Amino acid sequence: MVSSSTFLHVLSLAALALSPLESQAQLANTFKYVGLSGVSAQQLFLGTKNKVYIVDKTEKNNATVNGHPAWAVEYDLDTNTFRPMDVLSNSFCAGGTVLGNGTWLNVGGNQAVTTGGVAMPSTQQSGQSVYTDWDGGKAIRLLDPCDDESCEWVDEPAMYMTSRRWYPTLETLEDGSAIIMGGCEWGGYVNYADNQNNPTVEYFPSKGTPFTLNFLLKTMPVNLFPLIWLLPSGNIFIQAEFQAEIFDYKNNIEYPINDIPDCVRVYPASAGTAVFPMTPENNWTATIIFCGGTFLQADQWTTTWDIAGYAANESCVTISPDVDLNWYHDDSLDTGRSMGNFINLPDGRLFYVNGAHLGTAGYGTEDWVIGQSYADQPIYQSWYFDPKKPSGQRWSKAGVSSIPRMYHSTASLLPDGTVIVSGSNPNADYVDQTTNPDYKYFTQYQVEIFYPDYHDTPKPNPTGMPSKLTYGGDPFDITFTLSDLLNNTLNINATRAVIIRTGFSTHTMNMGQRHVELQTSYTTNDDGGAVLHVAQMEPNPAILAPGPALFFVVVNGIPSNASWITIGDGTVAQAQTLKPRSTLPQSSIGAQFMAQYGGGSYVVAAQGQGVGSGASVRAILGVLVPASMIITAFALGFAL
Ligand SMILES: [Cu+2]
Repeated sequence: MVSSSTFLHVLSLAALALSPLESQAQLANTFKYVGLSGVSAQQLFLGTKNKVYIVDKTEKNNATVNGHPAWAVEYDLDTNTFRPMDVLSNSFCAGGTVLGNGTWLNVGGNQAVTTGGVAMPSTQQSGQSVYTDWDGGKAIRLLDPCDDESCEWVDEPAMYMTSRRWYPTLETLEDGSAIIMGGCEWGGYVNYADNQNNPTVEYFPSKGTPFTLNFLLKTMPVNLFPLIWLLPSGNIFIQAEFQAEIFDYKNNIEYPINDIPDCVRVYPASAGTAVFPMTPENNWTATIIFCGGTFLQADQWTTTWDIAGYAANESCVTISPDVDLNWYHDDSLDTGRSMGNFINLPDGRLFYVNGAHLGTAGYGTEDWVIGQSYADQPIYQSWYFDPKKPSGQRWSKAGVSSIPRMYHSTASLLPDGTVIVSGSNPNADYVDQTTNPDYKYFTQYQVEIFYPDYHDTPKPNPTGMPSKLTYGGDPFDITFTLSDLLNNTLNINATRAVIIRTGFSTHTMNMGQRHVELQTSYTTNDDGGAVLHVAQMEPNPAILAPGPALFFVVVNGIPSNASWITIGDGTVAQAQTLKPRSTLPQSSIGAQFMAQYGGGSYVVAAQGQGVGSGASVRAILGVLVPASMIITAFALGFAL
């Protein structure tokens, strides 16, 4: 039992915690230019808490390395400076992902090229170009990110694939290996059937000879960068052209499903795609959203007409392939958009940024191009999409950028909950205002940070943030002070434990991006703080494959800074250790806090296990508390 003097003491602590809040610049909902990338950010990923890795195609970039133009850099988030990195081969439109041990893969590309993106002769594919690049068609490039500027890409022809892949997609699997899917041999706007489709799948590390996927034969010509996601069932969902299927990759069985409605979503139509947060409330079900794209039939993907004047589509659709094979319409975009990019935010919303209203991905020399761009009318307005809002209310405006970000743009969530946005280069080689003053769309090096609307609120900074998570096993505790709980102890009931894998961003996709919420319960402390008890990952690596990720706590919609975590055993191509599902202590709210809501001295407990944190107080109030207290709780703004 807590005395009233203790309760007053708690109140005075609350008053103290309210006063010296950290003041931050008012940046919410704005984009801020922070630095230059040195090479154009065609591919981008967060490699450590402070380092973003950028990979471009071979071109005449400003940054140089070892006496030639660079096409990769490490970008430091503290200093906003870049370190050029040497990549041997042409990484043009490569795919990528991260393995279970934290090594990043960058796979595929184009032949060696010279000025203007022109391919070198087949006999001069090993450094003879002025750019010194090698043929990257079969390349597998490896990087172990670092904070001490010692790491370099390993681009070693002896490790290459046996077939050429330009525009392949990668996804990390349950054992920490990667599946590498599709692509073509020699490039082009779409995939052409003249013996250059690569309709095969292989793995890294290799599991043998690549095998043909029927889906990649029947989705020609619009199947480059196929859209793929590992599902919690352990199957892979694949979408390209208008078609879709479930691929049981362990038994190599393909199950076609209904066509996607309204338009083509895959590159170069380039819808924005993402998986909604996978949470205890939805039993970690993967629901995938596709927004925007281009309505063209298979025979219309030619470059003989004015693609750059053709409006993109505004439709959004979702599917939850493990539980329902139907497609559903979701709230549409305000206007048609190609090349919009979805970023999972820690608070459960999606951020939608970049792209254009007219045209598609790609560039060329046709008489209708804008400079060289196949797109026009860049869209500067970014949006939030909240899957929890009622239908019709899910979109709301975010910030407005001043920089056109169209073909070859990228974006990624950062550990402080902001979003890095860079790239855009619808050109065969580097183009700037000096060299091409009549162009509309130049090679962009500007790096921007977008500050979501939660940014200006002081962040929770609890103790006990993890650095490692296992599949099942003992839960762990995170301790919040009253000020971490935004000066309301009962915000512990609106506190979520969130993992985000930020993914490999390229061509409007963030390959491997996921938002997974862990199960939690809590105990309030007499001092006004509280302890969040957090379950380990569900013992199912198909919900989130092993490897590095960000871990946030989100208090009533305000994210902490992330801790850097490793999920699983830190191994590749090995079954992960699975432990029994975490058993959480029951939630309990101390008597003094309950007293605030009804005058009585209740000691209550939630039915912790099997109930997500958002449902806990509802369970408490519904089961143990008089109805009058529920009404009071509503009035006080409980998250019920
Ligand atoms: Cu590309």
